[in-house]
Amino acid sequence: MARLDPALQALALDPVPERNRNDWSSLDPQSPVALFRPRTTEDVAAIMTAAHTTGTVVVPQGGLTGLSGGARPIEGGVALSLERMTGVIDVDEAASTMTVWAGTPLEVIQKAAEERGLYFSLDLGARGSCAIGGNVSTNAGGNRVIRYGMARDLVLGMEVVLPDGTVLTNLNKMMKNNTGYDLKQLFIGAEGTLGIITRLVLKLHPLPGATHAAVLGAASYDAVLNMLTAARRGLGPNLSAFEVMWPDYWNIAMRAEGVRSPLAGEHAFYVLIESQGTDEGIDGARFEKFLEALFEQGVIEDGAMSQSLSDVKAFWATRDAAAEFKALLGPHMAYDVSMSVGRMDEYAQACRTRLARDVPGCLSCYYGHIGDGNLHLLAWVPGDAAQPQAEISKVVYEIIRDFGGSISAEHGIGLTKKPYLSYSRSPEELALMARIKAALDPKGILNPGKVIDAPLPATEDRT
Ligand code: LAC
Ligand code: ZN
Repeated sequence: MARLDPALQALALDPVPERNRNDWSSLDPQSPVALFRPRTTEDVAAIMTAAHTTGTVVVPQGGLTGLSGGARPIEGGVALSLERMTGVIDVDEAASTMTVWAGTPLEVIQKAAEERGLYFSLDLGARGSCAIGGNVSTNAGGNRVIRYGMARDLVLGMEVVLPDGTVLTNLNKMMKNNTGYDLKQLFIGAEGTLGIITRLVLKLHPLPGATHAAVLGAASYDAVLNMLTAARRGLGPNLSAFEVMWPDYWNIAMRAEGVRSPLAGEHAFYVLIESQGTDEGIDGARFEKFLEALFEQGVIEDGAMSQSLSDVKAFWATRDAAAEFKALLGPHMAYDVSMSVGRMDEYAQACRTRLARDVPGCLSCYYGHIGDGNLHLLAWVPGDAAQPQAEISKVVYEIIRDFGGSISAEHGIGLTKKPYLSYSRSPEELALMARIKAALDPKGILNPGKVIDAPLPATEDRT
C-alpha cells in the first residue's frame, strides 16, 4: 500500500472486508493489503497506472461468485472491486442494445431489459449476486446458451483498462464491424488477466411473449438423446433450455427449500425443457403437440407441462437448487466439463465408479446443460472439511482428457483448473496464451498466476 500514490488512498478500504478475501471457489481466503472501490473508469486507470509504476499486484473483483478462484485476491497485492461502478447507462431500442457499467448485477440488467419489453438472455443461478463484468470476463454460459449463446455472443462493445492504465474505449453498438482485430474478444474469458472491463454494450433480444416448460422423466440416456433431437426439430428456434438431471442430483435437489418434484415417480433421468415463443396460443399448442408426440413414441415415462409462469418458475427451482448445495452437502468440489453430448452418461458412469474406487468415501452427482454438451458434477467426501481436491480433480480431468472433452465448459480456469489446462489445450496454444499475457501485462501485475503463467514454465513442470 505504502508504494501506491497517496491520492489513491481515498479509494482504498483497509482492512479488507471478509467477503473480498475469496470467491465461491473451494480455496482458502486470502489477505490482500487493501481493497480499491473505484467509481469511474478514470479511477481504474489511475490505480492501474500507479500499480504498473510500482509493480503492485491487482486482482479485479465483480460479484465474487466465480467457482475457479479467478477473483480470489493475492497475499500482498490489492483487490479492485467494481461494486461502485454499477447501473444502466443507455438502452437503445432501435439497435436492441444496453450499455452498462461492469459492476452491475446480472439480475438488474435482466429486469431493466424486461421493463422495456426487451430481454437479456444470459441467465444463471447466481444472477442476484454476480456482476456482468465478471460474467463477460469468464465468458459465462448458464441456462439458455442453446438458444442465445454464451456471454461472448452477447457483447457488442467494451471499455477496458489495460494493466499499464491505458483505456481502450469501443462502445460499439453495431452488429457488423470488421475493422481489424476484434480486440474485445481478448478480454472475454480472460478472467481479468489481460485488462479490467469497465463498461459494456450488450446485445438484447425481444422479450419472449410466451414461455412454456416441462419436466420429463426418461428411462435411459438414449431416450434423453431422442428427446433432444425431437426438441430441436419440433420446437425449432423456440427451444431455449435443455437441462438434464441424474437421480443422484435430483434426490439432493428435492431436499432444497421450496423445491418439490412435479413428477410422482422415480426415473433414470429428469429433463427440463423450455420453449420461448412469441404467441401464447400458437407456441403453447406447438409445445403441447411436441410433448404428446414424445409420449406416443414412448420416449418419456412421465411428464408435467407448465400451465402458468409460476409453474415454469417452480420447474426451474429443481435446477436452480444447485446454488444451494453448499448448505445441503457441506464442502464439495464443483466441475463444469464439456464433451460430445452422446457420451455424457458414459462419462458420468465412469466418473462415479472411479471416484468411488480411487477416492475413499467419495460421492458424486451429475446434472447440467446437456443440450450444450456441458455436464456439471459435484464430488465430495461427506463430513470432511478439507476435501481431497487433487485426488478428485485428477479422476475428473483424466477421464475428460480421455474423452477428448474440455476441462471447463463455462466456469473458467482461474486457479483450480490451471494445473490441468494442458489436458484441453495444445503446447502451441499455451505458448501463444503466455505470449499474449506477457505482451499486455509485461510486469505481471494484473491477476498474476491465474489461467496461464507468462513466461510459460518449462514443459516438464507444466502438469
Ligand atoms: C449451474 C452453474 C453452477 O449451471 O454453472 O448451476
Ligand atoms: Zn452451469
